[in-house]
Amino acid sequence: MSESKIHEVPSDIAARAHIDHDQYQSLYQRSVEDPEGFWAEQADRFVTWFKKWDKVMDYSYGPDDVFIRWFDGGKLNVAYNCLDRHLDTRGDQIAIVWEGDDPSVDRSLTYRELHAEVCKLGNVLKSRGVKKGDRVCIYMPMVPEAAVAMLACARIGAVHSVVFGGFSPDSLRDRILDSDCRVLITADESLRGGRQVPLKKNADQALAECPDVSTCLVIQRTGGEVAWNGERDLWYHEAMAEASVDCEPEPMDAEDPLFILYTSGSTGKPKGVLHTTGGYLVFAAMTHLYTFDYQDGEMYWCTADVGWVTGHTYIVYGPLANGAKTLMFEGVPNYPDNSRFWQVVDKHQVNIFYTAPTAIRALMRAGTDPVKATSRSSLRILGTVGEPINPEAWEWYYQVVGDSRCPVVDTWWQTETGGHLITPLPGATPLKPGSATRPFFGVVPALVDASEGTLIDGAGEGALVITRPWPGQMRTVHGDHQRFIDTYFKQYPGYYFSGDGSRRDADGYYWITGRIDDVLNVSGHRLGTAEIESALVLHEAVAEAAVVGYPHDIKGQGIYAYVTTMAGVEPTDALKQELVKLVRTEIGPIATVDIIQWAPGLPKTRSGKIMRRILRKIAANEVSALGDTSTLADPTVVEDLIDHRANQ
Ligand code: 6R9
Repeated sequence: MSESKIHEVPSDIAARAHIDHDQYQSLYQRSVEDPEGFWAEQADRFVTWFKKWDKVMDYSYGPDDVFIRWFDGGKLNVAYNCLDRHLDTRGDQIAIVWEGDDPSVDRSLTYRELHAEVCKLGNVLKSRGVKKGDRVCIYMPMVPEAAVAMLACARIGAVHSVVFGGFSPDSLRDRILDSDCRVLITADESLRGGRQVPLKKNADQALAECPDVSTCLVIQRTGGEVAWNGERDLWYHEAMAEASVDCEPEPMDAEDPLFILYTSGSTGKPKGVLHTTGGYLVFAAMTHLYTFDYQDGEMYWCTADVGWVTGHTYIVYGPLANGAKTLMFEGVPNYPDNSRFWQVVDKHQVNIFYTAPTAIRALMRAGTDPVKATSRSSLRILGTVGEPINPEAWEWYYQVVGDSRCPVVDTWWQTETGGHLITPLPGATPLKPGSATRPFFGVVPALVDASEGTLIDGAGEGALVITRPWPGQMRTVHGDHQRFIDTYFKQYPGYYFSGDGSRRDADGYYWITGRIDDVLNVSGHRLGTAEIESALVLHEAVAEAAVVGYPHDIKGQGIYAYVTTMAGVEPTDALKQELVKLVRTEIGPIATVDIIQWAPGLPKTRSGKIMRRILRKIAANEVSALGDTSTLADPTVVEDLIDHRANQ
């Protein structure tokens, strides 16, 4: 709302910022009036090209074909841009600071050291038959080798598919098979909050059903026991010890794939979001520099996991392309205690700190003491990502963590967008707590009235679409271009549909309201309701299941499952526990069902469609405002669910 509190840009921040208020205005205008000229300049500034492009941009947003091409004809290498080109000027400067799960364990790598590791791993991969265009799966803890693995792929032109280390063996298997990876890079175990996760064991289970994976490269992280398949498995440290440090970067076309990253949608299995080389790198580097106002020599820390897009763009590619110092954290916010984030900030003198609202809310619960026990005087900029941040959490972050000194950049974007689309710039944008504020350069968002399909002018609320491409936009769903078209370009023809709803106030500020499709956002992690339902119905006692989200104090959304059992099956607490366990095993611990309500029947339309709108209301305990129920086939079903709702 425009009448909400405004935090003006602090004058010290504005004075030295890359972009101040006037520059934002004029540059934004230029970026939408002359996109080709604007993006050519940015591509020149942020990336070193082996060969310049022939055409800046070419695209169609449908209705028939959808294609998006940036910097066509250009040649470059991402690892060269993140490493080699910095060696003369900052070879001995730190590239990655690694903070282990255990506070006494840390390590850092200079650009020169990182370069050498990446070259060696590039050669190891080549020696195992990996060629340009081949897919490599990375299932790793948060250790520098995860970044080394990504960059080694980029160096030799292989396409990486990073799978979050918290995913189950089945999820890993599905992702390996979908993108036909032939090599897997993993570790013996990962370590988080003092607990081991058996990555190699999970990998073994997954690989039992992936006969085409011929190499499993294993990093020794904990030294824990692992099973060994002599034909397939290879210790990372042994292979690296013999590898040469000479590995020429492969010249890639701007539109050659860089990576695939799986993300949940409203239907079916997770889809492989495909990003390409040139446009993605330009956008990653530029957004990292401007959104965080990164200044040379600063220490930058993004707390995400490299298994998510935030880790790809804002731990690895953006910061390293800019020659920044990027901190990688293996642990969790509350181990050994709730002060850990701020202890790490002091220990490594972090200037820019980027985390998720769910972490802020959890720490807020622990009170101000763990924060105030630390100095945090190095902090200059704070950021959030992953879900809408409620104004209370925003203010706590701003006042308690940042001592009312540091601008908070609330960055709205998605796996599909590659980088920030709507975000404040610290030196340019007055802040309104809870608003992601204004579009980044070259980004033209719009709101569509969901029922009319027409664009909304001025202030209003609707479906958030983007009306033209930006360089970091995904290019396709790996192996299923039609799904790409159907998911993002069918609902509102001519536009990219984000799946989110948003409000726009009279100042043109965007207030993201959350997903308006069947995607849940649990602690900043995306989960499709369809995925969870498919897992539930695998159980022989389950006839039908419908999953919705409900407001959760810390996670943002919790998972609420309505389950109909098979005739004659008695619904018991033991069965509930089995079902919770089943979903965790099928998908991973991030998919922990919070509430199960037994449903003798589900509310359906006469044509048999489940009316999720009603289920969401019951789960949120908003039963006095169910809306139109006239299309229900059997209204008594709803009354029964209300009487037995589990979240009162
Ligand atoms: C980067 C990332 C994308 C979904 C997105 C939206 C939600 C992300 C947000 C936000 C409100 C923000 N989201 N950032 N909502 N304000 N600043 O999170 O990618 O995992 O693909 O999730 O997350 O709902 O559509 P991804």
